[in-house]
Amino acid sequence: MSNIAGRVREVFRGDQRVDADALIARLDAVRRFLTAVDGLLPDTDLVPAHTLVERAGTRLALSRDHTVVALAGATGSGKSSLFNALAQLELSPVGVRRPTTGVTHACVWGPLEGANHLLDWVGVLPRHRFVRESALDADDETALHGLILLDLPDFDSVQRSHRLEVDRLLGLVDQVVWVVDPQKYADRVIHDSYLREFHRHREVTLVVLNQADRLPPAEVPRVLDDLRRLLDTDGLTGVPLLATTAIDPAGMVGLRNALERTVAERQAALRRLAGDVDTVVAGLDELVGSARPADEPDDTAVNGLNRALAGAAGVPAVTEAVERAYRHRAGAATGWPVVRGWRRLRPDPLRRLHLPGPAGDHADPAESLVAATSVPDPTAAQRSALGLAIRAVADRAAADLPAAWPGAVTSAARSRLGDLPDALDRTIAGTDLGLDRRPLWWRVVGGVQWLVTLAAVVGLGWLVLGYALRALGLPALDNPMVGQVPLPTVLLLGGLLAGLLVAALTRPVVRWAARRARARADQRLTARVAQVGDEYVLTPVRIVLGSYAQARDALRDAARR
Ligand SMILES: Nc1nc2c(ncn2[C@@H]2O[C@H](COP(=O)(O)OP(=O)(O)O)[C@@H](O)[C@H]2O)c(=O)[nH]1
Ligand SMILES: [Mg+2]
Repeated sequence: MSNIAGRVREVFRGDQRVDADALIARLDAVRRFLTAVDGLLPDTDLVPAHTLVERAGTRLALSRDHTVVALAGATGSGKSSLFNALAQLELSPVGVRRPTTGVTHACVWGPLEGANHLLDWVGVLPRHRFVRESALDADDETALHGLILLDLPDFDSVQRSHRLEVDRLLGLVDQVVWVVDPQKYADRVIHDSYLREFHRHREVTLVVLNQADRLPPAEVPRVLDDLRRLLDTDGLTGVPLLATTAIDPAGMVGLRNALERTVAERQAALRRLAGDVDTVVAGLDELVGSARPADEPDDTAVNGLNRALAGAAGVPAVTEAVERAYRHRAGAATGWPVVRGWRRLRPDPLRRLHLPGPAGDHADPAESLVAATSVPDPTAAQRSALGLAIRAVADRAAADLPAAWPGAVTSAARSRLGDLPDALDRTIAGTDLGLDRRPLWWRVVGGVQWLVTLAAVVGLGWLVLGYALRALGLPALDNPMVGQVPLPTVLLLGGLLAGLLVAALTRPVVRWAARRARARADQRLTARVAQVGDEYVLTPVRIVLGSYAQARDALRDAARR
């Protein structure tokens, strides 16, 4: 498992500043990641990233001069009391008549204008918004100008709607002050369900042990130590921890100072979002690996694919027909003229497959447009071999990819499977099989055959004429002699023998040339079929591999603080 996020995960940055532009660049990287994996990875895995992009975009567009701080904690810990004490107003009902704080109250220090949009987005109703500046002692409060303090409902409320409201708000606010009291500070719920979840938001987390006045003064440090130990276990090492007493202004000084610092820095919103990016990146980490996979499908698998495609496309049947067609056509062109006509009666093996017949023999132009050959359909074995070869290409391509990806690669490899048979058939029909031109030597041999046959015919005619004249008692022809044999006999027998001899000598040459024609056709067909495989199988795979590489780069950029 890779650990891009691991590098950023466990470093506590304390008061390190977050640069707004760098944060925006990281958010853009998350957006790029989402674009790259769109449609390839399950949407459920991507919900947090989509939520982040949406929320962060809105938060950054709203007032950055305001800092939204939430008081969160269990029932009776003193959130409302702290809220009122800080605001120095009786705004949020203190829990004498609990449960009372099912709604969130907000107090704004400074002008309400910019804050209102922010509070609309956070979802605090206008009637629950208060302005601290309306109080007369405004000057004391300038250090808190820009603070929007929220008194959240109790997260352990019996009412589910209150708990949901707390969860919703904790996802939006810039900083959280967790309020615990001496009785319940070790409660499992707050640690397991909340504090632990915030370990990537340590920079915007503050914990207060309220109602410190209820402990004997000597006990306070011991309880704080105990709480610190629990926070360490929660992964919240280093977060500020304070003791407060809501009913005594002196017991509020530490918290007030901490809030003043937060407001002055104007960093909480950026830090919170940076923590959100860390969380999202860590969640996405297992979707991309660290090793860069090859951009190209593996050669061995591609060769296997090409073989399977050639089989499914009927290349062996076609090349065999090419060899036979060559022999057929060469025989017709060079054979002994006496039996040539008989050869022509037999159908051309290529025409039978509806592939181009002898030169100039494209009978019906419409036929070649439709381009449906009669090459036999792939057998079940060939189809399954093709399926396996496609799978092998996908498996090899996805071998180094994390678990979420092989499915996407396989789907891509198979995405155009339905179009393959037609594409293969069209390709076979459109491939020049190399039989269009009649070789010169066919014509030479054919011419020789005609000549010797002509000689035999002349000899025969001469002999027949001689016999006829003799039978009719007419004066015989004066036959020239070749040695001891009369010329007509030489012509007839010599012509016949020469014809047979030429035919016999030509046959092995034709066979050899036919095998070469077959090899040539095989090469051409295989190359064309490989092009189809490239377009219909490999290209979709390459696109997914490209998306993976983009997603991986984007996530690395998003992880970079
Ligand atoms: N002694 C003491 N009592 C407190 C303190 N803070 C809150 N209380 C009391 O604790 C009870 C619950 O407080 P409240 O603010 O309603 O808690 P919330 O449920 O977290 O909003 C109330 O009776 C408060 O008066 C404190 O610091 N010291
Ligand atoms: Mg309350």
